[in-house]
Amino acid sequence: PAPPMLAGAPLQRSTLPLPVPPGVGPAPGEHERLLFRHSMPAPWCDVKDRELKFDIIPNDHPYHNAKNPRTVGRANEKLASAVEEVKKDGRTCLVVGGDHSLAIGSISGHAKTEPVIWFDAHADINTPLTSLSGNMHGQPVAFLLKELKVSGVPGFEWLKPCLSAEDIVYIGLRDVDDAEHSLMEDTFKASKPIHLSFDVDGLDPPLTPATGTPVPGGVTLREGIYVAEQLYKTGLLSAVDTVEINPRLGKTQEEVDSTVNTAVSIILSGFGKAREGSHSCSY
Ligand code: B3U
Ligand code: MN
Ligand code: MN
Repeated sequence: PAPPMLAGAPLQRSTLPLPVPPGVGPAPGEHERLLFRHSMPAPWCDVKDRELKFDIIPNDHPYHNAKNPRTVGRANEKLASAVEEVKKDGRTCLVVGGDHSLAIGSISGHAKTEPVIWFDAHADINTPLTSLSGNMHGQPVAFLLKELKVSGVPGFEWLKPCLSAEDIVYIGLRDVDDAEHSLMEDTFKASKPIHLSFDVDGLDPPLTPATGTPVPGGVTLREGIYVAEQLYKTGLLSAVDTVEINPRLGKTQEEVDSTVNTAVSIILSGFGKAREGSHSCSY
C-alpha cells in the first residue's frame, strides 16, 4: 500500500514523509517532475498543471477498520473540488497518485458522469466494516456506491455517493476478498462520459514493479494500451486516474523507470497517441 500520507495526493510534494535510500527511486518531489518530463513528447496536449497540498490530521483514529479516515476524507474533499473546477473549465482531468482512495474525491468531483472503468487487480469495494487490512485504498468503490450506504465516517461528511453498481465495469480483477464478492456487479452502458480509474497493479507486476500490492498474472502492456486506445476512440473518455505508482518501492532505478514509463504509455494512449504502425481508419 502507498503510505497513508499519500492518500488522495496527486502531484503532492510537501508531505512525502520518508527519506529515500540513496539510489532507490527519485527523491521526494522528483516523482511528478519525472512523470511530466516523460510526458513531454505529447505536444498535441495542452497541459495545465496544478498541485494540491494536503494536511495530515493528528489523532486520526480508525473508524471501525478504516485507517486515517479524517486525513483521507479531507484530502478527498479538496481533490473533489479541484477536479470539479477542471471539468467546469471543459478539460479532461488527469490525476496522478498516490493511493487509490483518491478515486473517492476524483470520481465525486467528476460526478454524475458515470460509467467508471475500474482497472485493477483488486475490487476496492470493502467497507470500513468488512476491510481486513483497514487500508483505505481497498475501499473507494464502497464509499462511492449509493447501494452500500457507507456513512458516518469522520472526514467524509461532505461525501454523497454518486455511483450505482451498474455504472462500474471492472477489468483485471484477480485478488478479491470473500466479503467483496457479494458486493459486486459489472454492467456498463457506454453512452455517457467515461471515467477511467487506472490502478497500475492491474498490469502484470514486471511492468510496474514500483507499486505496493502487486499480484501475479496481470494484464499485458499490449492489452493495457489496447484498453486505453479503445477508450480514447469512444470519444467519451472524460477523466482518468492513474494510481498506485510509488517510486519509493522501486528496488532499482530501472524498476522506477519502467513503472513510470508504463504508466506514461497508458496515459498517452488514453489521450490519443497512436502506436507506431497503427492507423486511424478502421478496416
Ligand atoms: N482487498 C484487500 C487488498 C487490496 C485492495 N487493494 C489493494 N489491496 N491494493 C484490502 O486491503 O482491502
Ligand atoms: Mn486499487
Ligand atoms: Mn489494486
